[in-house]
Amino acid sequence: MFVAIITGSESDLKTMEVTVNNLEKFEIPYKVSILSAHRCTEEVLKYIKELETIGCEVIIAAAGKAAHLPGVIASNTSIPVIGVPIATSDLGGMDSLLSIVQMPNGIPVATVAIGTAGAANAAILALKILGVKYPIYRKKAEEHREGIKNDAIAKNNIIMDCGFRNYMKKYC
Ligand code: RP5
Repeated sequence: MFVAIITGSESDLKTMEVTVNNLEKFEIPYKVSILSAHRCTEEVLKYIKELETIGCEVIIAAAGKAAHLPGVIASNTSIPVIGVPIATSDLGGMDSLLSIVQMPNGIPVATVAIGTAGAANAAILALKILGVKYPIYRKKAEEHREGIKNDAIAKNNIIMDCGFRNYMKKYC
């Protein structure tokens, strides 16, 4: 079992490093490839078919600008596809977001936020999808949520205790 990360370009890899970091933290096996829907369409389609036979259970597809890669992948497989809109210099990633999220009825792409927040969340969403089948990943997803909650509560306790100015000096 593994998660496939597919990026449209080498230039997307930096954003996707946080996805890889999270997958490694959750101990989810992964493979990364660079395959562009418009530069090498046939290779994309060939790889998707291969993924169906070698144990891939979630695909995370990242692309920027007219970002058709996640939709093209989703239209060629029943493996769930998470789309990560890459931030862009011209339109800030709104181009990528709308290209990925606005799939017509019938071919869904689970779209996350633009940029690194979305890239991080893509791994957490993959964790939750895998958690439906694998108790170990369900447990890790629960621990992850618990950790976020405890972190938020701890920060509130500290600021309540030491006050705004001291908190800013020490933590911000
Ligand atoms: C998309 O075009 C890629 O996903 C990338 O985000 C964007 C720009 O690609 P490069 O020109 O940097 O290769 O296909």
